[in-house]
Amino acid sequence: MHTRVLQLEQDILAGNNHVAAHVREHLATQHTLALNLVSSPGSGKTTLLVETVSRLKAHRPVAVIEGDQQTSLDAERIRATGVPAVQINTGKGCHLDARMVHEALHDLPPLPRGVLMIENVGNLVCPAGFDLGEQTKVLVFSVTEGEDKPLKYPDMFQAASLVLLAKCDLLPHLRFDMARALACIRQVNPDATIIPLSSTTGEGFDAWMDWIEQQCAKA
Ligand SMILES: Nc1nc2c(ncn2[C@@H]2O[C@H](COP(=O)(O)OP(=O)(O)OP(=O)(O)O)[C@@H](O)[C@H]2O)c(=O)[nH]1
Ligand SMILES: [Mg+2]
Repeated sequence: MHTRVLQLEQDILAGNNHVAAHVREHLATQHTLALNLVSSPGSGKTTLLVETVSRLKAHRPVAVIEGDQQTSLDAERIRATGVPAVQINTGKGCHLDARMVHEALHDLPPLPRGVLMIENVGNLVCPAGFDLGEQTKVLVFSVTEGEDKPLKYPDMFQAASLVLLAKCDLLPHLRFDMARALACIRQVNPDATIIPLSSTTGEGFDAWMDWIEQQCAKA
């Protein structure tokens, strides 16, 4: 029984990796940067994306794929900025997979030398194992979540190359030990880039936008 479950998991991941490779090749032909935003629910992904695409759209083609279990609320928030967005509802599913992204791309314009932002379902476990064809995963870690989350959910923190420490405007009101949070991230992922920011005040956005430009140069 255990062997059969393992085999099934391996088959699902192999099938997903195959489609993800196809998505990655397709995006590379257009030099499109794809970022997979992952986090726990409510960490501030959509708010961050609204602010980010509003800045980006002036000088790069940009689009968003939104993943949620239900509703099209997040896609509507993105479309209000004038940026195209496709909503995927995963129903009982707890993460996006590469086939969903592949289908959503058919409903978006090509983004030559542009940026495709993918907001994954809020969940610090399941999305870690699923490649969507992105260049890299970006983990949004809000300061309201507690310093220890990297230690409790190490797979996700290891899978991301950038950690955005979000909602920093709230720090004066919280008991959040920044030094300990940074040490916890470093403990599980010593190579991660870490940028503290706030979508409310705009603090840290220059560093975040610079990081996106550096990734675009590699795409
Ligand atoms: N103070 C403060 N609040 C924020 C910030 N960013 C987001 N929020 C608030 O956090 C809550 C959740 O924000 P969302 O952007 O919807 O979070 P999300 O990660 O997209 O949520 P899900 O898609 O449901 O997982 C909202 O009430 C936002 O107004 C921030 O930088 N500072
Ligand atoms: Mg959201």
